[in-house]
Amino acid sequence: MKKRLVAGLLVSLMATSLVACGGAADSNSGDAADAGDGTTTEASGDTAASGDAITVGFAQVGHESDWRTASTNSVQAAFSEENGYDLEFVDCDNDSAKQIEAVRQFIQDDVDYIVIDPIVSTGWDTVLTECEDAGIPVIVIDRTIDDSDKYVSWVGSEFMNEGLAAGTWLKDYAAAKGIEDLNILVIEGSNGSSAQIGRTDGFKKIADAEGWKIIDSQDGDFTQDGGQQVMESYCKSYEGKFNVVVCQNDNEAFGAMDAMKAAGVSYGVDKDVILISFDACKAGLEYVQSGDINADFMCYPLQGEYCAAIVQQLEKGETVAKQTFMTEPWYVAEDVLDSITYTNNAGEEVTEELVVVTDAASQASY
Ligand code: GYE
Repeated sequence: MKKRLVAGLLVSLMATSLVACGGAADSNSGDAADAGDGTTTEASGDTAASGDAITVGFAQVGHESDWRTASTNSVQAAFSEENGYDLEFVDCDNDSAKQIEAVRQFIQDDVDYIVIDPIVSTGWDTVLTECEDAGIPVIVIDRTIDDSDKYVSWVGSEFMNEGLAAGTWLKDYAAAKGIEDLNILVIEGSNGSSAQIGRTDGFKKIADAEGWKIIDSQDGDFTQDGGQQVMESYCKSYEGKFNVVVCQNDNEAFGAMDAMKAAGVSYGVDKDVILISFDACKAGLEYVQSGDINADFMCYPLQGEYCAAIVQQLEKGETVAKQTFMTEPWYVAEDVLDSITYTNNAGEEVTEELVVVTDAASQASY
């Protein structure tokens, strides 16, 4: 059994180790895990030595959520001019074809490194082979690429564990509150993204084991509008038939709350509907504090610093971790359960404390 550190603590540890190690990320600090499959890549040029800016192309998913804005800001801050970088940033507007095109443009521009947050998890091998042939190291952040391993390193979250944790929390919370029948509606994130796949599969695993009814599960595209539209249609189709809504990010939850309010459905602590969300951005935690969202499972977006540390390691010809996982606390509105225990995707039994939100402004990481 292992206890996780809260993200804030891990980040300060990381910051300390970044200073202590002169810019190289220590992927073994805190709870970050190294798959052990380290890769050494030669520096792609003499950029650092010559003092020239290091050129980085970043193909970002889009601008669909508060999480995404925080991610973009974090990468832009890490790869700033002051830090010695020249960043080509492309907002791919949730369009996979546009994202592949952006990567091809980075190859044309002969950047030193390419950073990709993959909109979907498949369809990558051809373009990653092109990056490899051009000798440009690729770093993947946030979402995973599942049909190719032609990248140097990945930094992100274990989405399956987020779904497993949400399901386990619901099981323990319903038991503690004496709620027997769970009739669940899910608003999924953008279909085909590893965030949607992991959160869906993790939650479903617990739902199947418990024999819960998932009445419906539709794509809300990780947006507030999407969440609202799906919830409006759920309220019409399943009036009076559901008591749990799982939104796969906070922005969808904001839209779902508007739709439920309009339909006269109450949600949150001791209301008609238990509302579960993911991300734990500041606005999300404010709703946890006010009791409108019952539980919010954090996904940590400030990955720019980790990514830049990997580039610095590669510049020095050092071995980098193939995988670095973020550490993320789970937030709740009430002091009903202290912790949850579940078997994670790596088959380990994990106990995690639950953090009651009493001051969203200071508890939020972004
Ligand atoms: O949860 C959502 C965003 O890929 C983890 O994408 C990310 C997800 C995040 O749009 O808000």
